[in-house]
Amino acid sequence: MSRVLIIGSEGQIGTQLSLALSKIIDFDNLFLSDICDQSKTDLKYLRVDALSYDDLKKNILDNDITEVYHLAAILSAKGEKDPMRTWDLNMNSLFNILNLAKEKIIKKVFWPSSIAVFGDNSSKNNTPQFTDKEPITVYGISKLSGENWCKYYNERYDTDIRSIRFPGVISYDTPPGGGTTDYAVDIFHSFKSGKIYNCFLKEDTTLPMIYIDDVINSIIKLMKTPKDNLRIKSSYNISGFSMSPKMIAEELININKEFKVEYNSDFRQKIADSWPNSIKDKYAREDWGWKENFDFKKTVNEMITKLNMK
Ligand code: AKB
Repeated sequence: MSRVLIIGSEGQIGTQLSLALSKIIDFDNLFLSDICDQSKTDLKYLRVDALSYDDLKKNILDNDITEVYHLAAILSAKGEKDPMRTWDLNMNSLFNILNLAKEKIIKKVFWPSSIAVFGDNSSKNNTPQFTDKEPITVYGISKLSGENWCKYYNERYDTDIRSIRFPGVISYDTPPGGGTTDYAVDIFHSFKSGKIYNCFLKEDTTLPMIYIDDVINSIIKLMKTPKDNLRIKSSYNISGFSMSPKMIAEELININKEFKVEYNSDFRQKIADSWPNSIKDKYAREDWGWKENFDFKKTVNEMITKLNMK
């Protein structure tokens, strides 16, 4: 029986992952932790400093934790405001987890990577698992380095670290914080509050996206797969669907003709332009049966329902 710790449990992915895992893991075997003081749920909450190896080790040993979902990170746009802090948090918290896995204190790890590992020279459409990668953000650099370190530890120390390169995540509950794809959530909230949405990307910027329920399914599916089936030791490409700001704006304007979107692109445009338009995820499909349930239309409908906007 695994005893599980989620680091970054109060974030966009963490809140939904803790809910989903609480349905399949015994209450006593699930532990949450985040930079904020406490959780919004009744699940057990640990105050752990992911940047302190000793603190992490103590909490993990004291609670017999065997499996860690390490979700804490500074994302692409926010990361550009303080590159050194972003590098420090994203890399050193990962190293702490990797070293605990190397010492066999932790048996299994999930760590999310991102489409931010790709750069201007990566192929744009149906971007494959293996292609040139020169990320232009410190977040992307940290994710690409992290992927390579995961592969190194898996191959050299026989650890079991699993990872997925997530596209932009669309969720209804906890908003994302500091990403380039955040517009795809913000626009729904502006629509709901009857405000004009000022979009920081150009209307035709097409990016890969995924709905939160698919994110959670993908993590659970990958973690359940026998280790020997996993050919990718760094991080798996997965795809949901591709969309642009204009596509969501049109859907929302169809519901309410009064809704207005203005486009004033800022520094995030350059980041978005360096990322793929769409992703090819053949290895995830073949190795662990990945298949998305939500396409663009279904995601928009679900967001409208979940945010009570009908
Ligand atoms: C971001 O925009 O930084 C993230 C990501 C694609 O990893 N949502």
